[in-house]
Amino acid sequence: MYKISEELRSRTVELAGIESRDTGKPFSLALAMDIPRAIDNFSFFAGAILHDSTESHFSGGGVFGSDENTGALHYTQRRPIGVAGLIVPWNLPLYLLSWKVAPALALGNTVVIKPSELTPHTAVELAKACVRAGLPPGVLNIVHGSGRYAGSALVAHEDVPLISFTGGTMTGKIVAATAAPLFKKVSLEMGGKNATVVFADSDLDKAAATAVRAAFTNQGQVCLCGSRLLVQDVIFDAFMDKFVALAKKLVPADPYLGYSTSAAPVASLTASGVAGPASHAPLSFGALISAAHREKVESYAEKARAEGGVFRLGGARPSPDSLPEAFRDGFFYQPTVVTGLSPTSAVSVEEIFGPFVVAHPFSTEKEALELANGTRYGLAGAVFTNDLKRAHRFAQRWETGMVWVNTWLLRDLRTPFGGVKDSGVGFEGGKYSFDFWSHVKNICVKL
Ligand code: TXE
Repeated sequence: MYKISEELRSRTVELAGIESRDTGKPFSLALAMDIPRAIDNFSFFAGAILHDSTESHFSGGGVFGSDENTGALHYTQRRPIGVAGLIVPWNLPLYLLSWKVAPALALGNTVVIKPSELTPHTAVELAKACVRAGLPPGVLNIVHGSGRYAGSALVAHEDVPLISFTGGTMTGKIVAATAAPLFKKVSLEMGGKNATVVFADSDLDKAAATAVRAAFTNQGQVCLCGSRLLVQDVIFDAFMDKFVALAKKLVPADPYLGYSTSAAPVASLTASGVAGPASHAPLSFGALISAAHREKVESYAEKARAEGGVFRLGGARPSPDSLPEAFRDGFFYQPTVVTGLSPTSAVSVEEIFGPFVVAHPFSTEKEALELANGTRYGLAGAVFTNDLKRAHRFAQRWETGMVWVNTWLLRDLRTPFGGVKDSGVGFEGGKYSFDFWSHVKNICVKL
């Protein structure tokens, strides 16, 4: 696995270019985030598995431990589960694929991967890296194809006892329904409608810069993106001015900008497993994944207009003249910020998964919490405040898998990743990945 990680590292720039071409995301983002994280996923789990330990228990006869001759030693082992089925989406293709493959292999499983039909390229490059690193044939397998055929066949296959899925909540429901009667072990990482909550006592400039990054990284196509902005009423107007001014700087452009085989090599983000896009990384703006996805985003803009939403920014495709000629048919959409909608409107609570932010004012902490918890989703959220007691209190009461305080997308690979409610079933990361990608066996030896 260290060799696989090194194979990927040696092709960082090329892989970032491939990911950019396949997804429409900025090359600079793939270079700063997607590929370094894929490299780290392999090196992290290669190291982490060496530090795993399992339990042993001694049970005595009679009074606990009193009679050595009637005691028993129990020891618990981790066992591989077998063939793992991995289904991955298009937004972070190699990043999310490696997040599943690395722990699956570390725990001794073999894998069958179904990449997104929209972004298959870096999965092929990963397979090449595995061959070069000497992974035995048959350990890592890729089946390309649509979700409807290749994906559902994998989920329904009786020789695949484990499914790890990342994708939309509707697809997750189908995966869960197919896997349940086959008693498969399942991890579902699905959608989100994450809130960024800004209290008046926070550092507004820093909060605005991070909130923009949270809203628009990868054109808003990250399950962790903060697409609902909840801002305390006394600073609402001032904060929105700052937020919109920063978001205005995100201009859709050639995603491949800056590509060069001599682009600065990216240092590993982590030796210790701490990873995440650097907060100072410049945000550039690419295209959406597909025509169909852009139409979905546009349909929400229509709904927002019909409900009287005020477009503070965007709400349309960029004019073709603003794009280089070769990109005029690209699936670009402007960063969009809407205010004036009810917090219960479909646009405010449904996942759009694009560069589309809805902002609402709140007056009290209680109201902010009700709004933050007011969707079917519960993946992540970020709260900005300089009141430490409030930060802890708010984080405790938030129905979500992950909370960031005064930051966003700061990840440590040792920590659990996952969601509650409609956002997910199961947690992965560090020892949580060990638990998911293995089953335990207890062996009892009568002494
Ligand atoms: O994802 P799908 P789509 C959300 C986002 C987006 C919506 C739909 O809101 O607009 O989901 O996106 C495979 N059995 N997210 O339709 O279909 C599919 O081939 C087995 C959030 O593009 O869920 C792909 O490999 N597999 C998200 C993977 O599932 C099936 C990332 C995801 O695709 C299948 C992406 C089936 N019946 C979208 N149908 C996140 N959580 O990050 C499809 N697939």
